[in-house]
Amino acid sequence: MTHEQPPWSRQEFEARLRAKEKYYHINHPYHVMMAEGKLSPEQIRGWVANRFYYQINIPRKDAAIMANTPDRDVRRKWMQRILDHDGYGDDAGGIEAWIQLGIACGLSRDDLTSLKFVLPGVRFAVDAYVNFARTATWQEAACSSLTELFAPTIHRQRLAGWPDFYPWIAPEGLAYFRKRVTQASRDVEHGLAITLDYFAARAQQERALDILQFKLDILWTMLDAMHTAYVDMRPPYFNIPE
Ligand code: AHQ
Repeated sequence: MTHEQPPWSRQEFEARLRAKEKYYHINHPYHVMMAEGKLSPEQIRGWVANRFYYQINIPRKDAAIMANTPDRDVRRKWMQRILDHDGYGDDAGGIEAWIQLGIACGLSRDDLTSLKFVLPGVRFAVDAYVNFARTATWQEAACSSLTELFAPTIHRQRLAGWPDFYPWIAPEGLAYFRKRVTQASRDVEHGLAITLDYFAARAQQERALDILQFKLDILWTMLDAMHTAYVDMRPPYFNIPE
């Protein structure tokens, strides 16, 4: 008879979720170089073009969660995430704002929407996230969005640093980061409440930490692929003669 450990208090559980911040991709060497102004225009453009694949898949991920959620009140709130990205009424939404970021960085709309620059490692990581949201319980998928506990800091860091470090980027391109500071904070309030309420037993709380680590791994792996391609200059098949 295994003696199950008692669950952590709500405060302890939240503290353990937040303690995973050290694994957030703000600490990835690619992002550290970005924050220190050390990325070249090509490395910035590579990041914007690859992250576009993540951005266009967020509403599909959230729609998968909606499809798995029987709770009307949860859906009424979760719906906002889809509208934030796809746009609503006069608001063109975050995906369009990301395209504007790309154009501000010297990419064309087609450079982004064609997905021609998306690296295999980025594609696999993003697809793993969407597939998780489709197959996991809606509560587990909601928990996986909690990397946004740490997102306001990363968006504020870009807003503070890019104008000085990357003056060649048209300032209007940063509008996406500005919107996410408040949208991420609002999203996280809802995602955290779902997580703290649902994952009640100790084993479930441990599972929640593993889910958050899985999503941190997704964000980290995306930057690993970009670092290999654009910093180490070893893109896929770089050593294979044409
Ligand atoms: O722009 C981002 C975004 O819209 C989302 C949605 C959320 C989710 O549902 O997983 N996560 C997320 C994130 C966005 N931007 C990332 C960045 O570094 O610009 C951070 C990322 C996240 O923290 O998960």
